[in-house]
Amino acid sequence: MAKMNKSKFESPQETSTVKTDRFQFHDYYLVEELLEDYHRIAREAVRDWVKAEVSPIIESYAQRAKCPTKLFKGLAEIGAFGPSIPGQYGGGGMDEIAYGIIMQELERGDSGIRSMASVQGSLVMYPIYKFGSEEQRKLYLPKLGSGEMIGCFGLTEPDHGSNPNGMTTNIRDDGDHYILNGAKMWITNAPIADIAVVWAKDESGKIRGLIVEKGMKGFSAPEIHDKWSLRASITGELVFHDVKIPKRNVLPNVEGLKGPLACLSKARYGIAWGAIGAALDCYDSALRYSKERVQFGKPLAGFQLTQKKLAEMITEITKAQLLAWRLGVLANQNRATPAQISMAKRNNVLMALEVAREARQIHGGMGITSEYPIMRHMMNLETVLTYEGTHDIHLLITGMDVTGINAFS
Ligand code: TGC
Ligand code: FAD
Repeated sequence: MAKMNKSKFESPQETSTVKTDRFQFHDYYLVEELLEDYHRIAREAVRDWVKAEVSPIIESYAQRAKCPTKLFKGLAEIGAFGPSIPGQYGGGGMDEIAYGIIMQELERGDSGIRSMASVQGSLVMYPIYKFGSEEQRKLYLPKLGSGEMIGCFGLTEPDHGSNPNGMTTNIRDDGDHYILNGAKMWITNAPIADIAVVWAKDESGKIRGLIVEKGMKGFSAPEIHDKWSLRASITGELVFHDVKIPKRNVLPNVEGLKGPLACLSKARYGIAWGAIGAALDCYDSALRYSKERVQFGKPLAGFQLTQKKLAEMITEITKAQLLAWRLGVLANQNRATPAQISMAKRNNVLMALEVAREARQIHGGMGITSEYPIMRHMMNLETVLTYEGTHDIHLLITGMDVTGINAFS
């Protein structure tokens, strides 16, 4: 296996302690009563961790467009990598609702932090666990689960985003190994990853999953710079020039687009829960600000137009909480369909973006500063609306599900 590069973790002195996190949870319909005690314990533990480790530094990292890589270890310790993957395979051994709650608390901190966990758990550990050989599981999953090794997931290409089936990245059989050529684009964690789960077509046009290791000859992962969104998350390309991939690095138990799409179902489920966290943070900040900020002799919260905004925000958040909870119950019963997951991802992400926009208005000019989390969440959510399937692609998935007619092509 290629040697791991420890220098991807930044030194501790690069952090700065700035913010006090005054967040309070909002649960208007008492959805928490529908959960088990261990769900509430998981929520408290992750919330405490976010308050202690993420909130004090996240604005500074986002402003500097730096990824707080030191958080990978802490994320592992709180069980954020593969919460619903069995413990003996490096996961948390919890249920799907616990997984959702953890993603929500992380995204309350920052979508980029939730992204770190989504990619590592649902897009790297999950395919190795679900489609890998026992040898691959033993080799990679413990290190991924403990945060010692970082992974990334390569599906999107420069010319194939919404339509991954058109991918041109390819493998050619060359005896005891394959030769990999092509490129992947917009890959979260690519520049710091030790391994990449890459999807490529074989000579017969079937999509296969491969584990590509950092240091393999002909493989590079340049960073994509100048993003205005997900600034605390690192994004890059994956470039393959005649990379020799040993056959033991091919995921043996899946062929076709259903391999990567099954991983996406897992990650989209996490986002459906996660986006509510960003919305809650924006709502909570707007509620507090509107009570404290006085104009025309009374708090902003006393004006009907502000109350309309706040009332609509908490109504939409509550609907999203119920949608996520029901999806979680179905997922625990193995009955959540990909189309149901699409509906929840699409609804909850747009809801969060709209809540962020309204919250920004309530904060007035202060809403554009890093004094408050609003603008960071809002910019992040523009990416969340697009990745893991765009807003319109999820609409078309629902459209296809209810009509039985494919409108993609
Ligand atoms: P289609 O013919 O519909 O399906 C091909 C095969 O896949 C099966 N399938 C699924 N299986 C599991 N889960 C799902 N969600 C599935 N959806 C479909 C399907 O049954 C079929 O199986 P089989 O046995 O018949 O072969 O495929 P299509 O080519 O028509 O595409 C459909 C479409 C457009 C919905 C799909 O391509 C799509 O979802 N496109 C969006 C692409 C996307 O979401 N990319 C995300 C890239 S990864 C990312 O963004 C990570 S961000 C990470 C972070 O959090 O930082
Ligand atoms: P396109 O597919 O070109 O779509 C452009 C627009 O056209 C969209 O509005 C779309 O909805 C619309 N459109 C496309 N097809 C249709 C249609 N049939 N009907 C109607 N409208 C249509 N990918 C990975 O594989 N791994 C990652 O880790 C990853 N991380 C990411 C991180 C970031 C910060 C970003 C921005 C993206 C990431 N992605 C990743 C890629 C992401 O999944 C894609 O950006 C997304 O799937 C959309 O693809 P695209 O950008 O090529 O847009």
